[in-house]
Amino acid sequence: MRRLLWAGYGVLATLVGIGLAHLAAALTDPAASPVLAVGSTVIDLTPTPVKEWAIRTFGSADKAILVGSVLAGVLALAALAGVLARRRFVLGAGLLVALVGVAAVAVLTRPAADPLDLLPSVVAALAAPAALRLLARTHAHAATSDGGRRTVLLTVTALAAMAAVGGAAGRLVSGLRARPEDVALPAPADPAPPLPRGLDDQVPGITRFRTPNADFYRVDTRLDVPVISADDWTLTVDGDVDRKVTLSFDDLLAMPMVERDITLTCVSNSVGGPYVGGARWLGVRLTDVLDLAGIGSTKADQILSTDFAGMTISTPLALATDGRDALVAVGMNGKALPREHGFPVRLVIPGLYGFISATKWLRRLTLTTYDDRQAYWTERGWATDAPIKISARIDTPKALADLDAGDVVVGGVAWAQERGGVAGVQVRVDGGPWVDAQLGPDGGDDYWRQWFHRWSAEPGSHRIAVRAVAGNGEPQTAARAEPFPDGASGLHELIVRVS
Ligand SMILES: Nc1nc2c(c(=O)[nH]1)N[C@H]1C(S)=C(S)[C@@H](COP(=O)(O)O)O[C@H]1N2
Ligand SMILES: [Mo]
Repeated sequence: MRRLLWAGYGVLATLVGIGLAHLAAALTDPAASPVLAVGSTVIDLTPTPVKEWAIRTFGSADKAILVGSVLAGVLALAALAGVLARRRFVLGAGLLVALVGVAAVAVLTRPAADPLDLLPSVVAALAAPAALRLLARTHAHAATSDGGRRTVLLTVTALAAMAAVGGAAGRLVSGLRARPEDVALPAPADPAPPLPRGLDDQVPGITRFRTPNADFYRVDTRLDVPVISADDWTLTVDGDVDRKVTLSFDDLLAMPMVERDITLTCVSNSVGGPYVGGARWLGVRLTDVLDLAGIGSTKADQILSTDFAGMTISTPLALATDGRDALVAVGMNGKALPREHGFPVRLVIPGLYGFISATKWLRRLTLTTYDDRQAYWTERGWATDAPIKISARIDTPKALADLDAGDVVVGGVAWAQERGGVAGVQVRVDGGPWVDAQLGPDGGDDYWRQWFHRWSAEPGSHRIAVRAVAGNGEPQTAARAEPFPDGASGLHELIVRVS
């Protein structure tokens, strides 16, 4: 019982340290929060197969689970620190400081770390032992005085409030700093044609033709939502260029804006998976930005893009500049980019999986070679050349659905970016003949296409499969491949029960 109480003191003292460190991080650099730094370091050190397994198993909850496990581990050690402090205070306090020390190392080894990032760790290293000291004193005092219990309770409440306020205030402060809502986007000099009405209202259960920003899939290595102010944002183009240039956000907005409908796809998406979305993007042509720096005589074969925290993504230079609509994007579906999707500026390059093209929170474009510099995923064995594979997905009915016999509408989306778009979709039931599905309206070659097929379902268990063919005549392959290293392939198939 006693021991449990002291374990609780250890945990509370640690939460005070974490809360105040979080606040200090929000005021200086939100990415420097020790908890996030430890979590990010764990992500980076996790072997690719384990990461793939986590994405497959937990989906977008993978990060919450990771942060949760890191936190659980830290709190277990914090409880131990409390128990140790009961007999020898220095031992408990020492363990707390050692814990912060590990976090500080994680903070300092992040790619874009600077010494100021240590401040939150210093705050935690002072606050946690101080809180533990206070609890130990109050506890000792309680044993020898009348109102002792009440003093302990008051101290515990005050410290808990401090931890909570620290954490919450941190979030509030960063939320006020850089707001996408405050950005006024210029009109496009080269607008996209109006997006036709999709099949959203005609085919219940089909994926919407345009993905609303709030529903757009999110895949990145970050544990937090970066808060970056457009006011002090800059983009530097350097490396093997004629002259290094640096643009401000206003410089970028002053350049001619292009608007395009583009479907993004994640290489980690399994066949039939959710990591794909279609949006209308607004931005400056990537080639216009590169031309400011001059790449006429470059020997580079890679554009190495770097985000605000030093994370890198590589794109084959030849593909990015082959005439496709590669954008340095500032807008998504008529609004400034949401923070989750790269505010204030990201890359969007059609036809290449996001991990080699879609750098969010962009800060630097470096012209270099694959021999000289390796990006984050290149170091982890992923392909450097990864065009998006032709793919079709069944959205409705759902796998293992129980359906009534009679007319069933099978429907979904298909994509074949930079291959002439989707020219056809076919559906097959129970290994029978492939039957043409009806296509929804055309949103352009780099955009996905909705499709549907009316099926008269008879009682029993049935297997439905779908495949697409691209506008350039290329068929979707049935050969199965896992996402690693250059994207999943195979046909989406599911089984339904009809009665
Ligand atoms: N800075 C940064 N940009 C990133 C990533 C990342 O981890 N960090 N992930 C990439 C991956 S793997 C994909 S699929 C796309 C996803 O973009 P979205 O989250 O806006 O859908 O962003 C890309 N851009
Ligand atoms: Mo991705």
